[in-house]
Amino acid sequence: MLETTLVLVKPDGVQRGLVGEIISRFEKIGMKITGMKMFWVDKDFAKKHYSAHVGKSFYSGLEKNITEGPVVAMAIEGLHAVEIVRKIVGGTEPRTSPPGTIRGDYSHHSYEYCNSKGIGIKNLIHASGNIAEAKSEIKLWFKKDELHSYKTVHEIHTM
Ligand code: IDP
Ligand code: MG
Repeated sequence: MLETTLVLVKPDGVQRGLVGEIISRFEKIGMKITGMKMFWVDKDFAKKHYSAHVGKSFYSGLEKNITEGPVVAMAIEGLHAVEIVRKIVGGTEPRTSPPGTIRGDYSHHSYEYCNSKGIGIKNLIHASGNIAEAKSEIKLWFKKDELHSYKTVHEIHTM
């Protein structure tokens, strides 16, 4: 039940100055940041991270988006972290993501528009889609010594 999931503030989120806003969503719900770094993804690394999408019609647009500036990568720990983080992030398409979700509040791209232009959807943030994906993505993005084990103030006060 205690899970660690990968969150990326993608280049469009960094460029729009939404890093602090996005991090605070996860802090406010009580999730613990156990790893964090800024990293500029190149084409080879993009293919590793998005291996499931290589060859799809939108892949070139997706690769262009994820390599156009640095990302902020985070390992986020919490009970049911994978599912809860995805709930806060919203659906892939910002247009249909409800208000209150990160994608619904701060972006408006649609599949229809992006696919007609052959571009990737700019939806600000990546979050692992399931537990297996979270495990492999954390391994891909973080070395062991970049992940930190510590107690939050709440954990310290209740022990
Ligand atoms: P997710 O980020 O919600 O998990 P995925 O299906 O894993 O969505 O796709 C990865 C990323 O690729 C999306 O966040 C989005 O930026 C982009 N993407 C996905 N499907 C499309 C599409 O049909 N057109 C354009 N871009 C897409
Ligand atoms: Mg995905």
